Amino acid sequence: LAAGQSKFHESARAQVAGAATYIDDIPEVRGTLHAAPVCSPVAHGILRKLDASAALALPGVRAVIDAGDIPGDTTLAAFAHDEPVFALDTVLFTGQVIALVVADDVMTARRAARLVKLEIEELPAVLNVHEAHALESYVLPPVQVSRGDAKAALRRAPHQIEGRFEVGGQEHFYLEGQIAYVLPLEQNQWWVYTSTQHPGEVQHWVSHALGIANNAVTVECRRMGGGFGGKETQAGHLAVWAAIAANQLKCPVKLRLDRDDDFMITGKRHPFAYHYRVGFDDSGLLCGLELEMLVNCGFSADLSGPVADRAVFHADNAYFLEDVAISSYRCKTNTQSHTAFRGFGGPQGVIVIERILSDIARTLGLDPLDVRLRNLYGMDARNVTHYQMKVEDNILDPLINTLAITSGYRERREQIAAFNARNPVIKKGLALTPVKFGISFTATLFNQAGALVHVYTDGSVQVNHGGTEMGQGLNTKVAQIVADELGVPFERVLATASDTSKVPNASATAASSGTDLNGRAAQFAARHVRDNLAAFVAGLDDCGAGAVRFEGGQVITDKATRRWEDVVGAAYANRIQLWSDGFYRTPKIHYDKATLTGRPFYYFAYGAAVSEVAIDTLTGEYRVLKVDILHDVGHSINPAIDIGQIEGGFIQGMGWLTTEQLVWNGKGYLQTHAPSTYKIPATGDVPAHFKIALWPEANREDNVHGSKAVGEPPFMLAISVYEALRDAVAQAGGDPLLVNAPATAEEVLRAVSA
Ligand code: MTE
Ligand code: LUZ
Ligand code: MOS
Repeated sequence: LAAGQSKFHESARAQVAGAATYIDDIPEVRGTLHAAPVCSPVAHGILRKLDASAALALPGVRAVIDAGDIPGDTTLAAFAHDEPVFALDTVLFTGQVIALVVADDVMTARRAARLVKLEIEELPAVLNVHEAHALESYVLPPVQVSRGDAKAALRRAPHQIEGRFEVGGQEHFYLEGQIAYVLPLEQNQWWVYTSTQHPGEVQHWVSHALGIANNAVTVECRRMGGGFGGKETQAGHLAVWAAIAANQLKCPVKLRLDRDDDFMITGKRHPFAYHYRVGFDDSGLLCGLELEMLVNCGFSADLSGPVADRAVFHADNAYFLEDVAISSYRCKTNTQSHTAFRGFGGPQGVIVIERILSDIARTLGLDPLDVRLRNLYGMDARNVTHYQMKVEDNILDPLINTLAITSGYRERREQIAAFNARNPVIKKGLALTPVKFGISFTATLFNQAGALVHVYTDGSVQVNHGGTEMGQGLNTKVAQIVADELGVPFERVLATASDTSKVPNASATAASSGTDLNGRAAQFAARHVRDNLAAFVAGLDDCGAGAVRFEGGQVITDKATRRWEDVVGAAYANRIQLWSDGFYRTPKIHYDKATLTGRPFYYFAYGAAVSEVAIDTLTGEYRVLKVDILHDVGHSINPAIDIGQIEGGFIQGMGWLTTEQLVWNGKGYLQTHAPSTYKIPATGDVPAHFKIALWPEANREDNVHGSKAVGEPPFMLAISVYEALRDAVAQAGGDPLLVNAPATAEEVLRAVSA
């Protein structure tokens, strides 16, 4: 079988050779023009005048496009309908796109964009969540979720901690920046090439802005050079802008953001601020938690509703919260509109409880691991979440205990204490943190998918599904699944570009559910074709269709063994349908959007990580020395790809919590808008000891090949790095409560010196 094997990523060779096509590699059609954005230089203001004369005077400039050129709705067809396509009379953040300059070449367009003169009357700007909360400036109404009586439980609790801290946002830093290339077809029909996780939504947004029907717009995406959530909605803006320009000029238009513009314009991970009161007993058992989350959503709602919901759903992480009250405020600020980013609010929920449990352990003089184990969800009792979902598939107790043994956690605790006693300057820290991540879109309707499987007369197979390839290996896994269903070698199956004219209304490839949804839809499509062929062969051999087996490139009955290719050829000659569709919807899920109660998730993915760090107490600088991970992907469809996802997710999470710092100045201008000042992890930051093992059990829910989703859950394992740094700060005699995230060297030094 192909599933279960570490097949190479279907594009690996082409990517290494530079032969894999990204949007900017597509040969340009004659007459293609290039666009560049004109952005607001202020965070909030009234747009009095736009003077494009100097820009238009530049040779090669064709037009300046703004809101007046939109044939359809000037508001984007986003969830909340609260975002103008181009700024209208007010500007709402520094970087907001007001207009586009279109020119013969991209450098001319970019130069001309800087010549557009804007007259803006500045207004006071709301730049942080505290101001926004005080003003009740929200993009969506607050949400409260509670169980039991947190206040009473806190009163009864033998111990209490009250705390506040902040967690920063994160730039997606996909290698391929945001881009769209829009081509006019005949009769007001359009072809859109875009680097997007959600071609269906781009199609809807473009048609809405152009005032035409969905069926006149086709959107194609072969692959992205990374998305990480940053191309779930944000790619749509570019496509809409380019489409408006293309429509106005009746020319193909390409819009590729330069890296600095990409930073300035597009939304990031939501920064959060927290205030909590937690009660606990002498054993570290939680009794009562009141938690307030202030979510920095930026200037519009975008996906902030479901992101903030997921943070609420993950504030328990792996632990039973008996009496709990959580309030979530979706704050509106004059900054970029923050959006999906790997984990989708989950990390911002998980980090709070992990931080709290470490602080409880330190208060009581216990090992944080013991406090974690003490509070885990139980198997039969203490197994219902604060949103009333039963945790039926919990494997954390054995998983954590296994990792603690294989990583030598307890012995290393002692070794580190001895090391720290000997060394006055360098101090080490250690932490084990688990993750329990809910799989399914929190927007329940997105949990559906479609696929097409085509078998050609030579026996080769194409599979097309509504998902998108962003490097995560979705197409590889789907091809493996289809190959097995048809009993043909993996090499016979080709996954093709996502295309809205093949599978309509597809959901975003997100929520880690790409393979669960599209893999199953493709499996069903392949099964339909196989059933057609089985019935045909059963007719030839006079047996039941159920007795026909498809394996090893052969079709086998008790009477005969035929080559797959021969069966396909004969079936075609006998007018048997050789292609089919498949559709899948996730079962069992439902919940009440108002109270956030029910079963939002089909199942949970689990994992745990042990991280060891060393800090220099004189400079605050540090290194991550050792990381051991035990992660649950069910029965892996492709272990190499899954381990790659775990490695990548972990390191990306480590970047979020260590060096990736977004700095907006007092006027709301993002100062860290390039790699010169915004530091993602580099190869040298990968720990020298980085060991990943997979938990051997299958998914207990009926999921494709017994697998589990893998894309996002490992991101949260990097919280072990953050907790290890705080442990080191504590061991250095500093104050770990002062360490906000990202725990930059400056932040560590401040806490150590306190
Ligand atoms: N891996 C790579 N290489 N590139 C990406 O952009 N995105 C992540 C994750 N892994 C991403 C990635 C995010 S945010 C999600 S939701 C999942 O992949 C989406 O793909 P899947 O559902 O097929 O796992
Ligand atoms: N819910 C979720 C969503 O859990 N993950 C997502 O990526 C998402 N996107 C849109 C709406 N709900
Ligand atoms: Mo991933 S944040 O769900 O695109």
